[in-house]
Formats: sequence, C-alpha cells, structure tokens
Amino acid sequence: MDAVTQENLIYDGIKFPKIAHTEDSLNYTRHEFQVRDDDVFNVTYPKSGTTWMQEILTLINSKGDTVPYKSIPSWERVPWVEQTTGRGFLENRPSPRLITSHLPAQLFPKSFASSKAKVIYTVRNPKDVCVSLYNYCQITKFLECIENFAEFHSMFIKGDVIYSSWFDHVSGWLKMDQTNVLLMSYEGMLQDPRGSVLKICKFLGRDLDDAPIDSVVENTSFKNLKNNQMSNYTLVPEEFMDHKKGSFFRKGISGDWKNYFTVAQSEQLDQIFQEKMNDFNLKEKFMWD
Ligand code: PPS
Repeated sequence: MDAVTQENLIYDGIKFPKIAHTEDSLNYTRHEFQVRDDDVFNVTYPKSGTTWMQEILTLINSKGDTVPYKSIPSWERVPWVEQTTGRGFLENRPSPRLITSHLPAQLFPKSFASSKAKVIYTVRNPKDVCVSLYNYCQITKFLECIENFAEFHSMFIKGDVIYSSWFDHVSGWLKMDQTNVLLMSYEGMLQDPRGSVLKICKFLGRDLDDAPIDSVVENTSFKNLKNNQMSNYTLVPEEFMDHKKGSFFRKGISGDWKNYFTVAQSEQLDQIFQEKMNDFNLKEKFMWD
C-alpha cells in the first residue's frame, strides 16, 4: 500500500494538509458554498477545542438526546466545510446544519457575509495549541512529524504549520466583531462548562431545560468524549493514525505548555503575541498564564 501523503497545499498563502484539501474544495467553499441563515459554524484554529464544540453543538441540537452523538462520527455530524468531503456531507443536508471549519476569516465562504448564519469562534492559549499540535503530529501519519520540540516551536511561531499562523488566524476572526459571531475560549469552557453551554444556547436562541443542559455538559466532559468512539477518533484506520503512539484526547488541560517550553521559547512567543495581538486584550480576558 502507498504511504499516506504528508504533503501540504498552499492556497492563498495558507498551508492545508493535502490528505483532506484540494484547490477545488477550497475554491468551492469560498466561492460557491451557499450559507443558509440557520447554519451554525464551529470555527477554530486547530487544537483549540474543535471536537469539544462539535459535540456540544450536536447535543444542544438533539436537546440532550445522545443517539446521534453515540452513533455517528463527529466528522459526519459536524463536518468541515473546506475538506474534500464537505460538499457531499453538507450540500443537501436539511437545516439546521452544524458545520466545522478551520478556515481563516479571509477564506471563509463569501455567502456568509450576507447571511444571518452564526459562527462560534473558539480560541485557546497559543502555547497549549502549539503543544497539542506537536503531539498530534506524532500520532498522525498525514502530517509531517517533527520530533524535536524546539524545531516545531520555531515553525509554529513562524506560522509554518498547517493552517499557517495562529496569530493571523485569531486576529482575522477577532476583527469580525459582529453580533452573529460568538467568541469562546477553551480555558473558559474548562473553568465553567455549564456556564459555557448556557452562553452558547443563548447565542443560538435555544432555550433548553435543566435535564438536556445536564446531558450536554456531562456527555462533553473530557472523560466522556475520550470514551465515546464517535468522538475520540479511534475509528480512524491505523493507516492514518498510529493509535499506539498516543490518543487524540491527550490531556485536556490548560498550562501543559509549561512542561514543554523553555523560558526563552515562552518569551519568544510572548514577543510576537505582544506585536500582533495586543489590541485584543486576550490574555487578561481569558486568564492565560
Ligand atoms: S482538531 O484536530 O483541530 O480537531 O483538535 P481539537 O479538537 O481542536 O483539539 C484537541 C484538543 O482539545 C482537547 N479536548 C478537551 N479538553 C478539555 N475538555 C474537553 N472536553 C476536551 N475535548 C477535547 C484535546 O484533549 C486536545 O488537547 P490536548 O492538549 O492535546 O489534550
């Protein structure tokens, strides 16, 4: 069997893994995909809580009923629009559609601008994103595996990783300061899972009773997602992921970067953060560090 490709595609200056993206899939998403007013988008830079949000949205949509969550893989229930499978999953799907995307704002479907669709953008401390992505690259066979953390760190801060620069991705979305875009943080969700689910429900106009809210919160805990075959990526064949090397649901904590970063590496990232992100007050807002 041929080895799985680890190549990337550069589209409009952004790096996409070729395993799941083509020029066509990205062109289609940007220019042809028809956003509907009742679409709900889960948008993230990778490793920021994408899967967690996919499952929260699924369970809010089913009013806490766990059948879809336990019977359909997350990537089919809340598919990535930009991937080669996105069109087939989404084009004829009845509303309301739950849609995932790692796209930077400038490559998002153009039809979003004139729609009432909602976007939930989740942001995570970039130092933990860097560590999570580094570990993910060790277990996947479709991403270039950089074993040396110092080398990976330097690629991350330069934006030479999949989906390119964290700083550009986050600042691009934060500039979309409009009422149909909700900003969530991974750390805020960790600190107050129930309050976070209630906030999402309010944003979506979904008024759920206590029992369904309890179900959303309980079923989307790290432990329960790690054990749910439809969320935990153990269904991905060995050809694409080496499950013996580690789990997609790795630690699920904030601050693990302290076990990886040197003081110099932390300061280097802080400096770029200062230059590129200072306008947004994210550190204070989300209690990073
Ligand atoms: S991906 O590949 O972009 O879809 O990855 P993504 O789902 O965005 O991020 C994976 C990281 O999120 C952690 N995770 C959680 N943490 C806490 N609580 C819950 N419920 C939860 N669900 C997912 C997951 O463990 C990955 O982080 P790390 O730091 O690697 O453990």
